[in-house]
Amino acid sequence: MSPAFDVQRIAQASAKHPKEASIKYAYGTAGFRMKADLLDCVVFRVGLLAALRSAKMDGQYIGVMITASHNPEEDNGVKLVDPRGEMLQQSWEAYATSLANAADDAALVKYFEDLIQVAKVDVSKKPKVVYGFDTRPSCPALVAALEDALGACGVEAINFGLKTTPQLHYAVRCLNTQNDPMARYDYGKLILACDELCMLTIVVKANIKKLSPIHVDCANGVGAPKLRELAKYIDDVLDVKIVNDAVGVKGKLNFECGADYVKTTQSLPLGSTLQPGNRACSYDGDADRIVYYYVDDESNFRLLDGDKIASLAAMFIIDVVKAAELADQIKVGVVQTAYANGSSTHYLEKTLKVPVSCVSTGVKHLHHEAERYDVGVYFEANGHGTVLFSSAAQQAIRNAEERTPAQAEALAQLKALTELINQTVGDAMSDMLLVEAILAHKQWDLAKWDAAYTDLPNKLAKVIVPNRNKFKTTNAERQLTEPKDLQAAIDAEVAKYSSGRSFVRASGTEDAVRVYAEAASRAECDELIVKVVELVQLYA
Ligand code: G16
Repeated sequence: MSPAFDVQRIAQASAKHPKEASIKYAYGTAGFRMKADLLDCVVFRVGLLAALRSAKMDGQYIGVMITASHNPEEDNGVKLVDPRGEMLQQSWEAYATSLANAADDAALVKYFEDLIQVAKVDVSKKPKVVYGFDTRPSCPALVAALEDALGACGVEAINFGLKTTPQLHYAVRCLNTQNDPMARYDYGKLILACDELCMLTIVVKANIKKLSPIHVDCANGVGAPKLRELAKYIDDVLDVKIVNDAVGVKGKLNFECGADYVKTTQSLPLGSTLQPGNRACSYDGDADRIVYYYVDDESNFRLLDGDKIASLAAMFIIDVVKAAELADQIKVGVVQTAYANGSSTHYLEKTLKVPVSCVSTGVKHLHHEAERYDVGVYFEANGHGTVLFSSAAQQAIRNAEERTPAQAEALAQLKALTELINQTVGDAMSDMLLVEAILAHKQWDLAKWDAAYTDLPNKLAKVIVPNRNKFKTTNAERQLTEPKDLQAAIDAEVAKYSSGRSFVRASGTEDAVRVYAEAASRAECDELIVKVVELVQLYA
């Protein structure tokens, strides 16, 4: 065993965070997530893994975020962030699961020591960790468990405090690139948001007419205080009206509000008094997702989800790339999941003529696929996503000669976009600024944006089953391989509906199975989802 880690100290610290014998933990779609009172030992053990991961990555900063994002208030969660601000490398997710399930302190220390060998961790490197947390009442105790682990491992740690998840991702990247003269990341930037102001102004052009205020439902979560800070810096280009900012009021977080609620129920959040003509969006509990919506002249609720944001961003970027005369060098692609509305995929492929890939749910899958494009736009329908500019694309933008004023303006806009967008992960605040910049530039209201294509009627359902792990999928989660024969039964049902599509998958963040359905009419969609839910219950 290396002198760098004192296993006795680790075992002693671990004794204060015993494992719940009956629970089997799993690193899911976005880390460990469950009822907060089951997470003490998991967070402690994630702290140990963060130390190892940092040593493995040459002593670069690793991020730890304590949040359960869209989940109810009584849940919490923890996930690791890799040095470039990305989700933890997938091979380490298995290590996280094994470490979390070690039966007792002795087994834990044994696994810790084995992992040093298996993962070839250079224990001479001083580990560094930065951590943040959201507004959940369970956070302080879990932070203490994490600090116990970091202390026992001799980690150089930064408590980044109350932050949105994307702020933590961004901070990890900034901390690891601050000595790199080529890196544009600035640790202070996201906190003060001054640069976002400048960039937003460049993207929309200073002389453009301000849009009407944007009503932002912050899900009574960390987005509220953070957006309030940002709003001060952008008030000459954008008026922000915050709704649902009851942070710390028991039972309020994500309750009948927030991006997940609005997307799932396709209705206004609690507390919203939207009138026709008003513009609104919702963040989720940790501000990494955003969906837009409005009420039309007939008082119908109209949702502009992640698919609509991806389409708007792709359309705008393609136009600006053309105007910058870089269309030969910069190809735009879009990444979606099975939840993407069929109409959005059709619009992207047939109208915008961009390549579209479909991958499994989870930002980690979308992010990696988006890296294959010069500009990769990725969004889940639930509003989680961002845009990535490859190094080659950024270089092409930097090196392009400015031959005409129109081309110079387009290049300035492209540069500004690369600064405005949080390229580490989906970020509700940064995504909102991107959408607002595009809409202001085009002087579009939400109805004009919405008119690009019409969503097929669609519905999401959550089914509680005895064991969600029975549900196994293939083909980017579009088909079930288990339970046996269920997929054939779903296919037979779907075939009865025009433009029908439905799929079933186990959630990686909640103890439930998710069902999605879409069809040509609302009545058909509603009928189809009921049928598929019945099938799921039958085979569960
Ligand atoms: C997390 C992930 C998202 C995923 C969502 C739902 O979001 O980061 O990529 O779409 O969970 O996942 P599942 O359907 O597996 O429960 P968040 O906002 O909760 O962190």
